[in-house]
Parts: sequence; structure tokens; C-alpha cells
Amino acid sequence: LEIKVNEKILSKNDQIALETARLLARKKILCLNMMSSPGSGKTSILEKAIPLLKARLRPGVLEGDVATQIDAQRIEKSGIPVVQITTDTFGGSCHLSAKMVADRIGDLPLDSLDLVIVENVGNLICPAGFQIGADLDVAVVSLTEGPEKPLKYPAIFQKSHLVIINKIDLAQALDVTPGEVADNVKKISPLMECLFVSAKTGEGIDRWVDWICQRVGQKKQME
Ligand SMILES: Nc1nc2c(ncn2[C@@H]2O[C@H](COP(=O)(O)OP(=O)(O)OP(=O)(O)O)[C@@H](O)[C@H]2O)c(=O)[nH]1
Ligand SMILES: [Mg+2]
Repeated sequence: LEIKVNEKILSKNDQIALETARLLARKKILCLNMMSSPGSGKTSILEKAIPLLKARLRPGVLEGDVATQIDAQRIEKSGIPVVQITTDTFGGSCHLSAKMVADRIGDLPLDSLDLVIVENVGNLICPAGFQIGADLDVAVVSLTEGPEKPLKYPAIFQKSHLVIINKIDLAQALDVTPGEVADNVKKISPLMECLFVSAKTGEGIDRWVDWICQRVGQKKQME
């Protein structure tokens, strides 16, 4: 019986996600869903990427957290539109649901955006189970988490379209190489593209920006 209820909730979620995807298709906006454990550097990567993105297209950000406006306030400093969703009003949910995104995405000025990046709630498990209507999923994993995380929490890494391996500036201190992490990603998802970045030094961020801009261009050309 319990399984039946879960199935119903998920299918409703997917229905709402599809409506968001259709809205974004009409407006020709590319939407990315960034997922990772807490503190892997999602917001820091965005802070470094936004100035480069802003020079080439019109980005907006949807921030997901359990509580506080901290991440939205950080992104606001980049001078782009940002909306904070907090899940504490939804029982402190550990992921964004399609409904949370659908209810708030319209608070962004969609008619003047080419790209919406959703920073999901920091959690390496739950966000993988909920569609939100994004075109592409981007997983972030940092060297500080240890090289084995992709093996232990495979779902996010299997469903993503890109894996960003962050904090490469700390490789020596941690005695973990970015290549080790990438090898583990490829054990569970052999064709996965991995980008090595440091949100601290900015290394590799330009490659992610190119990756995004190319896909924004493709979405613009879709009928
Ligand atoms: N050395 C180093 N520190 C980093 C790097 N990226 C992020 N940090 C630090 O890691 C901490 C967490 O970074 P955030 O960007 O807040 O991480 P997050 O994934 O957005 O965290 P949540 O939103 O809570 O899930 C901060 O203290 C950052 O300064 C990096 O590339 N190198
Ligand atoms: Mg964050």
C-alpha cells in the first residue's frame, strides 16, 4: 500500500516537472539542475561562473536550501536575478520538488533570461529522485569529500549529464587527485564527462561556461 502512495506522489511530481519543462521550452530557456552534497561548492562555482556567463547570455538562478537566504544573497551580488526557495515551509525537505520550482520560477523575469540554473538543496541522495523540469543535471563533487563518493552514492552521478569535480586546488593537502574521483565516476557512468575546477582559483570555470553556452545555443535553435 505504501508503495502505491509513493508512486502517486512521484507521478504527480513528474507531471508538474513536465509543465515546467514545457514553459521553458516555449521561452527557449535552458535550465540546469545542480546537485551535490552540502558544501561541495555549488554556490562558489556559480559566483565564479556568473561574471563569465553574464558577458555572453542572460542567466538567472533559483536557489534551493532548507533554510536562510544566504545563497541567494551571495548570488545577488553578481547582479543577476535570483530567487530563494526554502524547504523549511515544506517540512524541511532535503530536495526541491517540481512543485516548489513551478511555484517560484515565475518570480524570475523569464522573458529576459536565456538560462536558469537551479542550485538544488545540498544532498547527495534525494535530489536524484525528483524531476524538476530541468533540461540537464549537473553533479558537483569535491575532493574534500574523498574519492569514493561517486561509488557510494551512484544515483546522482548516473543521472547527470556532467560531473564537476571541484576544489582541485586542495589536491595536494588532501592527498586526493581529481583523476581518482573521475575514475570512480566513470566506473558507474563510463561515458560521463568530468570537468576539473577550483571555485577558489577559478581554474576550469571557463570550460564549464563554454559547456553551458553551447547548450543554451542548441536550445535556442529548437523548434
Ligand atoms: N579551497 C577551496 N574551497 C572551496 C572551493 N569551492 C568552495 N569552497 C569552499 O567550500 C565551502 C562551501 O562552499 P559553498 O559554495 O557554500 O558550497 P555549496 O555546495 O553551495 O553548499 P550548500 O549550498 O550548503 O549545499 C565554502 O567555505 C567555500 O569557500 C574550492 O574550489 N576550493
Ligand atoms: Mg550553496
